[in-house]
Amino acid sequence: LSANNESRGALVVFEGLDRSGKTSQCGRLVSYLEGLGHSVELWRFPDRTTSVGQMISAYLTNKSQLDDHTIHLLFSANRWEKRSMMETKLKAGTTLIVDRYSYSGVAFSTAKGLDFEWCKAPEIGLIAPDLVVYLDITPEKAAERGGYGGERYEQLEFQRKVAQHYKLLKDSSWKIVDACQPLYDVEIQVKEIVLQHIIACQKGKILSSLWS
Ligand code: Z5A
Repeated sequence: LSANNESRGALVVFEGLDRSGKTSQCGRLVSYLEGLGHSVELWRFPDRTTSVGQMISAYLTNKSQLDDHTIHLLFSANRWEKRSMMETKLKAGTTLIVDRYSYSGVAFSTAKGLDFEWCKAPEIGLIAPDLVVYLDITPEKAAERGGYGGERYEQLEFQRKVAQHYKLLKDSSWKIVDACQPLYDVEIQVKEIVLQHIIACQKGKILSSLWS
Protein backbone atom coordinates (compact mmCIF):
# COMPACT_ATOMS: atom_id res chain seq x y z
CA LEU A 1 0.00 0.00 0.00
CA SER A 2 2.88 2.42 0.59
CA ALA A 3 6.49 2.56 -0.54
CA ASN A 4 9.17 2.10 2.07
CA ASN A 5 10.66 5.12 3.87
CA GLU A 6 7.55 7.29 3.49
CA SER A 7 6.65 8.95 6.76
CA ARG A 8 3.00 8.42 7.65
CA GLY A 9 0.54 8.33 10.52
CA ALA A 10 -0.09 5.17 12.56
CA LEU A 11 -3.29 3.13 12.56
CA VAL A 12 -3.92 2.22 16.19
CA VAL A 13 -6.97 0.10 17.02
CA PHE A 14 -8.48 -0.48 20.46
CA GLU A 15 -10.35 -3.70 21.05
CA GLY A 16 -11.90 -5.35 24.08
CA LEU A 17 -15.14 -6.35 25.67
CA ASP A 18 -17.88 -3.91 26.40
CA ARG A 19 -16.85 -1.70 29.38
CA SER A 20 -13.16 -2.63 29.05
CA GLY A 21 -12.33 1.08 28.89
CA LYS A 22 -11.76 1.62 25.16
CA THR A 23 -13.63 4.93 24.93
CA SER A 24 -11.93 6.30 28.08
CA GLN A 25 -8.45 5.31 26.90
CA CYS A 26 -8.92 6.51 23.30
CA GLY A 27 -10.04 9.94 24.53
CA ARG A 28 -7.13 10.32 26.93
CA LEU A 29 -4.62 9.13 24.35
CA VAL A 30 -5.82 11.55 21.69
CA SER A 31 -5.58 14.52 24.10
CA TYR A 32 -2.08 13.43 25.08
CA LEU A 33 -0.89 13.07 21.48
CA GLU A 34 -2.44 16.41 20.52
CA GLY A 35 -0.56 17.97 23.44
CA LEU A 36 2.69 16.60 22.02
CA GLY A 37 1.88 18.28 18.70
CA HIS A 38 0.93 15.14 16.73
CA SER A 39 -1.64 15.22 13.97
CA VAL A 40 -4.20 12.74 15.34
CA GLU A 41 -7.89 11.87 14.97
CA LEU A 42 -10.27 9.73 17.02
CA TRP A 43 -12.42 7.34 14.97
CA ARG A 44 -14.87 4.65 16.07
CA PHE A 45 -16.69 1.73 14.52
CA PRO A 46 -19.53 1.46 14.06
CA ASP A 47 -19.49 4.97 12.64
CA ARG A 48 -23.15 5.72 13.29
CA THR A 49 -23.09 8.99 11.28
CA THR A 50 -23.29 7.34 7.82
CA SER A 51 -26.49 5.85 6.35
CA VAL A 52 -25.10 2.33 6.84
CA GLY A 53 -24.14 3.36 10.38
CA GLN A 54 -27.71 4.45 11.08
CA MET A 55 -28.99 1.00 10.07
CA ILE A 56 -26.44 -0.56 12.46
CA SER A 57 -27.46 1.79 15.25
CA ALA A 58 -31.16 0.93 14.82
CA TYR A 59 -30.23 -2.76 15.06
CA LEU A 60 -28.03 -2.34 18.15
CA THR A 61 -30.74 -0.42 19.99
CA ASN A 62 -33.32 -3.11 19.11
CA LYS A 63 -35.32 -0.79 16.86
CA SER A 64 -34.88 -3.12 13.90
CA GLN A 65 -34.30 -6.84 13.34
CA LEU A 66 -31.77 -8.13 10.81
CA ASP A 67 -30.44 -11.53 9.81
CA ASP A 68 -27.06 -12.23 11.50
CA HIS A 69 -25.25 -12.39 8.14
CA THR A 70 -26.81 -9.14 6.98
CA ILE A 71 -25.75 -7.16 10.06
CA HIS A 72 -22.26 -8.67 9.81
CA LEU A 73 -21.92 -7.38 6.24
CA LEU A 74 -23.26 -3.97 7.25
CA PHE A 75 -20.60 -3.62 9.96
CA SER A 76 -18.01 -4.53 7.33
CA ALA A 77 -19.49 -2.12 4.76
CA ASN A 78 -19.29 0.60 7.39
CA ARG A 79 -15.52 0.07 7.53
CA TRP A 80 -15.18 -0.15 3.74
CA GLU A 81 -16.96 3.17 3.27
CA LYS A 82 -14.25 4.80 5.41
CA ARG A 83 -11.30 2.90 3.92
CA SER A 84 -10.11 5.38 1.32
CA MET A 85 -10.40 8.30 3.76
CA MET A 86 -8.38 6.24 6.23
CA GLU A 87 -5.60 5.69 3.68
CA THR A 88 -5.56 9.37 2.70
CA LYS A 89 -5.28 10.50 6.33
CA LEU A 90 -2.54 8.00 7.19
CA LYS A 91 -0.49 8.93 4.13
CA ALA A 92 -0.91 12.62 4.98
CA GLY A 93 0.74 11.91 8.34
CA THR A 94 -2.32 11.77 10.60
CA THR A 95 -2.39 9.07 13.25
CA LEU A 96 -5.81 7.45 13.66
CA ILE A 97 -6.90 6.12 17.04
CA VAL A 98 -9.78 3.77 16.27
CA ASP A 99 -12.26 2.46 18.85
CA ARG A 100 -13.16 -1.07 17.53
CA TYR A 101 -12.40 -2.48 14.05
CA SER A 102 -12.59 -5.77 12.11
CA TYR A 103 -11.69 -7.86 15.19
CA SER A 104 -14.96 -6.77 16.84
CA GLY A 105 -16.73 -7.64 13.62
CA VAL A 106 -15.44 -11.21 13.65
CA ALA A 107 -15.51 -11.81 17.43
CA PHE A 108 -19.13 -10.69 17.86
CA SER A 109 -20.54 -12.46 14.79
CA THR A 110 -18.75 -15.75 15.50
CA ALA A 111 -20.01 -15.54 19.10
CA LYS A 112 -23.50 -15.67 17.56
CA GLY A 113 -22.54 -18.87 15.75
CA LEU A 114 -21.46 -17.65 12.29
CA ASP A 115 -18.51 -19.34 10.62
CA PHE A 116 -15.13 -17.83 11.54
CA GLU A 117 -13.64 -17.77 8.01
CA TRP A 118 -16.88 -16.49 6.50
CA CYS A 119 -16.80 -13.62 9.01
CA LYS A 120 -13.19 -12.73 8.16
CA ALA A 121 -13.69 -12.73 4.38
CA PRO A 122 -15.36 -9.31 3.89
CA GLU A 123 -12.64 -7.69 6.05
CA ILE A 124 -9.82 -8.86 3.74
CA GLY A 125 -8.17 -5.87 2.05
CA LEU A 126 -9.04 -3.27 4.64
CA ILE A 127 -5.99 -1.48 6.04
CA ALA A 128 -4.12 -3.55 8.63
CA PRO A 129 -3.59 -1.79 11.95
CA ASP A 130 -0.02 -1.04 12.99
CA LEU A 131 -1.04 -1.80 16.53
CA VAL A 132 -4.04 -3.42 18.21
CA VAL A 133 -4.31 -2.55 21.90
CA TYR A 134 -6.45 -5.25 23.48
CA LEU A 135 -7.87 -4.10 26.80
CA ASP A 136 -8.09 -7.37 28.68
CA ILE A 137 -10.80 -7.80 31.29
CA THR A 138 -13.02 -10.70 32.32
CA PRO A 139 -16.69 -10.36 31.40
CA GLU A 140 -17.57 -10.53 35.11
CA LYS A 141 -15.27 -7.63 36.04
CA ALA A 142 -16.50 -5.60 33.07
CA ALA A 143 -20.10 -6.11 34.15
CA GLU A 144 -19.26 -4.70 37.59
CA ARG A 145 -18.48 -1.36 35.92
CA GLY A 146 -22.01 -0.03 36.16
CA GLY A 147 -23.67 -3.12 34.67
CA TYR A 148 -24.62 -3.54 31.07
CA GLY A 149 -27.08 -1.24 29.34
CA GLY A 150 -29.98 -1.98 27.04
CA GLU A 151 -28.08 -2.55 23.80
CA ARG A 152 -28.00 -5.89 22.08
CA TYR A 153 -24.92 -8.01 23.06
CA GLU A 154 -24.63 -6.48 26.55
CA GLN A 155 -25.14 -9.78 28.36
CA LEU A 156 -22.64 -11.70 30.42
CA GLU A 157 -22.96 -15.07 28.67
CA PHE A 158 -22.61 -13.49 25.25
CA GLN A 159 -19.59 -11.42 26.33
CA ARG A 160 -17.93 -14.66 27.52
CA LYS A 161 -18.23 -16.09 24.00
CA VAL A 162 -16.91 -12.86 22.47
CA ALA A 163 -13.83 -13.05 24.73
CA GLN A 164 -13.12 -16.62 23.52
CA HIS A 165 -13.35 -15.59 19.87
CA TYR A 166 -11.15 -12.53 20.32
CA LYS A 167 -8.37 -14.90 21.45
CA LEU A 168 -8.45 -16.65 18.05
CA LEU A 169 -7.70 -13.35 16.30
CA LYS A 170 -4.59 -12.36 18.22
CA ASP A 171 -1.53 -11.83 16.00
CA SER A 172 1.85 -10.09 16.18
CA SER A 173 0.28 -6.61 15.95
CA TRP A 174 -1.54 -7.15 19.27
CA LYS A 175 -0.46 -5.82 22.65
CA ILE A 176 -2.49 -7.10 25.57
CA VAL A 177 -2.97 -4.60 28.37
CA ASP A 178 -4.47 -5.57 31.72
CA ALA A 179 -7.61 -3.41 31.77
CA CYS A 180 -8.41 -4.23 35.40
CA GLN A 181 -5.69 -1.87 36.59
CA PRO A 182 -6.68 1.67 37.62
CA LEU A 183 -7.50 3.92 34.67
CA TYR A 184 -4.30 5.95 35.05
CA ASP A 185 -2.03 2.89 35.11
CA VAL A 186 -3.61 1.58 31.91
CA GLU A 187 -3.17 5.03 30.37
CA ILE A 188 0.59 5.14 31.12
CA GLN A 189 1.17 1.77 29.46
CA VAL A 190 -0.97 2.61 26.46
CA LYS A 191 0.88 5.89 25.83
CA GLU A 192 4.26 4.19 25.87
CA ILE A 193 3.26 1.41 23.46
CA VAL A 194 1.50 3.78 21.07
CA LEU A 195 4.38 6.28 20.91
CA GLN A 196 6.77 3.50 19.84
CA HIS A 197 4.47 2.61 16.96
CA ILE A 198 3.98 6.21 15.87
CA ILE A 199 7.76 6.59 15.62
CA ALA A 200 8.04 3.39 13.53
CA CYS A 201 5.43 4.74 11.09
CA GLN A 202 7.20 8.10 10.88
CA LYS A 203 10.30 6.16 9.87
CA GLY A 204 8.42 4.60 6.95
CA LYS A 205 6.91 1.33 8.17
CA ILE A 206 4.97 -0.15 5.24
CA LEU A 207 1.18 0.13 5.25
CA SER A 208 -0.33 -3.30 4.66
CA SER A 209 -3.67 -4.99 4.08
CA LEU A 210 -5.62 -6.98 6.61
CA TRP A 211 -5.72 -10.80 6.40
CA SER A 212 -4.46 -11.05 2.81
N1 Z5A B 1 -19.85 -4.57 17.04
C1 Z5A B 1 -20.07 -5.66 16.19
O1 Z5A B 1 -20.85 -6.55 16.49
N2 Z5A B 1 -19.39 -5.70 15.00
C2 Z5A B 1 -18.52 -4.74 14.62
O2 Z5A B 1 -17.94 -4.82 13.52
C3 Z5A B 1 -18.31 -3.63 15.52
C4 Z5A B 1 -18.98 -3.59 16.71
C5 Z5A B 1 -17.35 -2.54 15.13
C6 Z5A B 1 -21.39 -1.28 19.76
O3 Z5A B 1 -20.10 -0.91 20.13
C7 Z5A B 1 -21.53 -2.78 19.64
O4 Z5A B 1 -21.24 -3.18 18.30
C8 Z5A B 1 -20.58 -3.54 20.49
C9 Z5A B 1 -19.81 -4.45 19.54
C10 Z5A B 1 -20.61 -4.47 18.29
N3 Z5A B 1 -21.41 -4.30 21.39
N4 Z5A B 1 -21.10 -4.64 22.51
N5 Z5A B 1 -20.94 -5.05 23.52
P1 Z5A B 1 -19.78 0.47 20.86
O5 Z5A B 1 -18.34 0.71 20.62
O6 Z5A B 1 -20.73 1.50 20.40
O7 Z5A B 1 -20.08 0.20 22.40
P2 Z5A B 1 -19.12 -0.39 23.48
O8 Z5A B 1 -17.87 -0.94 22.97
O9 Z5A B 1 -20.00 -1.32 24.17
O10 Z5A B 1 -18.62 0.84 24.29
P3 Z5A B 1 -18.60 1.11 25.81
O11 Z5A B 1 -19.75 0.56 26.55
O12 Z5A B 1 -18.51 2.56 25.81
O13 Z5A B 1 -17.34 0.41 26.42
P4 Z5A B 1 -15.82 0.94 26.50
O14 Z5A B 1 -15.63 2.03 25.50
O15 Z5A B 1 -14.93 -0.21 26.38
O16 Z5A B 1 -15.62 1.48 27.98
P5 Z5A B 1 -15.65 2.97 28.61
O17 Z5A B 1 -16.89 3.71 28.15
O18 Z5A B 1 -14.37 3.64 28.44
O19 Z5A B 1 -15.78 2.60 30.15
C11 Z5A B 1 -16.92 1.94 30.68
C12 Z5A B 1 -17.05 2.31 32.19
O20 Z5A B 1 -15.95 1.77 32.90
C13 Z5A B 1 -17.05 3.81 32.46
O21 Z5A B 1 -17.90 4.07 33.54
C14 Z5A B 1 -15.60 4.09 32.84
O22 Z5A B 1 -15.45 5.20 33.67
C15 Z5A B 1 -15.23 2.81 33.56
N6 Z5A B 1 -13.80 2.45 33.44
C16 Z5A B 1 -13.03 2.50 32.32
N7 Z5A B 1 -11.76 2.11 32.59
C17 Z5A B 1 -11.73 1.80 33.91
C18 Z5A B 1 -10.71 1.32 34.80
N8 Z5A B 1 -9.46 1.07 34.38
N9 Z5A B 1 -11.05 1.09 36.08
C19 Z5A B 1 -12.30 1.31 36.53
N10 Z5A B 1 -13.32 1.78 35.77
C20 Z5A B 1 -13.04 2.01 34.46
